[in-house]
Amino acid sequence: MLRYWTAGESHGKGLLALVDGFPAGVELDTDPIDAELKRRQGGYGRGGRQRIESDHVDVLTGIWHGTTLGGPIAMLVPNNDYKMERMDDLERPRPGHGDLSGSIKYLGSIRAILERASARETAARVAAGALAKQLLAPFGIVALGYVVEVGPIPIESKSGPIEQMRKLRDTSELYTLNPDQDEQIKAEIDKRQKAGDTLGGIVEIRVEGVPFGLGTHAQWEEKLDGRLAQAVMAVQAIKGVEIGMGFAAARLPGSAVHDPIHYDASAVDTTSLGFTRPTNNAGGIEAGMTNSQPIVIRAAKKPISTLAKPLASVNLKTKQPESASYERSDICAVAAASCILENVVAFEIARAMVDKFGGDSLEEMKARWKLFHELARKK
Ligand code: EPS
Repeated sequence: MLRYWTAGESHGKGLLALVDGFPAGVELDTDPIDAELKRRQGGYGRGGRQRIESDHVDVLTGIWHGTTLGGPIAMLVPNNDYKMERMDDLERPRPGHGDLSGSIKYLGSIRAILERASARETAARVAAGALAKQLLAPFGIVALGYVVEVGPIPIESKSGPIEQMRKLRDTSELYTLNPDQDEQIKAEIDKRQKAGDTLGGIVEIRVEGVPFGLGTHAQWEEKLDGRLAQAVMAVQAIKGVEIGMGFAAARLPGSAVHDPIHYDASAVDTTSLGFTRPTNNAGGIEAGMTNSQPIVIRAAKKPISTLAKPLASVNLKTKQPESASYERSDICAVAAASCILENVVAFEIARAMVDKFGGDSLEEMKARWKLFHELARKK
């Protein structure tokens, strides 16, 4: 089974990703991992921390001569801003953060909670996801995350082939598919910053090149939509997840929701096996399994909880009403969220690939991928 854990604190020595069950025989390139870490640090509206850090990965275990061994892969993202031992505690919990619940749950300090709850931990998740993409690439599976709404502003996303969409996104300071709206969004973020406030937004992730049959209908915890929802929802500040048409499907009759099935013999050699769908309202997943259409997921990110103009709180020592504490933070991190979600989704797809096609070596996976498609075409 392919899985990963993370360890580390925001102002500790660094963040660790421990990836277990990664197949042998994948030539590992750290440049694309570092590029994703850099992208995670970007996006208009980030705070001062990103000027201190220049995130990169140090692969500690699991490779030999640049190739994965099949053993656990430990990756370290060091923190330049290591100062945890010298940092004071907070006394006034910030609404929206884990400060109050965590310090009560662990009978401890707010600092002990915020150091681990901080979204800086997502650097380790991005490292794991960017590694997983190197397992997806040989199969032609690609993931792309982009911002579709920032606060009250919807983006008029441009569409096209996925690599063209990626190029467009990479020219936008907000990681959207319409860089022409950057100035409008930046003005909105500036406005909120001046008011001591923050902004959230909505992110979409698209995965193309997936075969039939990742995930399963047979057991609840292995359904791919469930696993994706957990991976996405478990990212800091995410409050909602939709797959395909999502919530909108509940308001329409079945005839306007479900994607008709057609057959085109000329496409039999593709991963669709010739089955075409004029629409993709299911977002590529039916009954917990991929149907070879692109996977489409949307996630709602709440605004950053640390406010320069703090909300009402209570001093935990005196129990008297006081404004919440303020710590350096971001104004808007929706662009970063699109990068994080692209990578956590890629990891879940890689995990489902290992489940279906076997995880000992890339070579075996490729052989089983080929065999599966041959058998499915004959059926
Ligand atoms: C973050 C690093 C953090 C915050 C941010 C995310 O660094 P610092 O606390 O030193 O400023 O900027 O964390 C949050 C917004 C949060 O709510 O936890 C990062 O690297 O992504």
